Amino acid sequence: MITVHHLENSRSQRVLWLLEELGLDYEVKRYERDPETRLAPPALKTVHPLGKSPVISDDGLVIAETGAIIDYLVGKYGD
Ligand SMILES: N[C@@H](CCC(=O)N[C@@H](CS)C(=O)NCC(=O)O)C(=O)O
Repeated sequence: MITVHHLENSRSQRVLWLLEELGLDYEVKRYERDPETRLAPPALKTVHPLGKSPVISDDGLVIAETGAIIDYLVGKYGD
């Protein structure tokens, strides 16, 4: 199962769009920004050391960076 670590109001929305376009099953783990700093919560650093969104995990593989995620998803699941 693909998991998208999704930070509110962030570019991880692009990954959700792609997953919908590819018709894939996935789960979303939502993270909220700090209301004052607007930064991601520390919990995202437990997923990937960058602590930024988007990050996905798939079959134990954790991938950060929007471009790398898109490249991975299209390469593995695209037609
Ligand atoms: N180059 C990265 C940038 C990731 C990034 O900066 N994400 C922002 C959201 S659009 C973020 O996590 N901001 C919260 C923070 O920096 O704490 C990518 O394209 O995925």
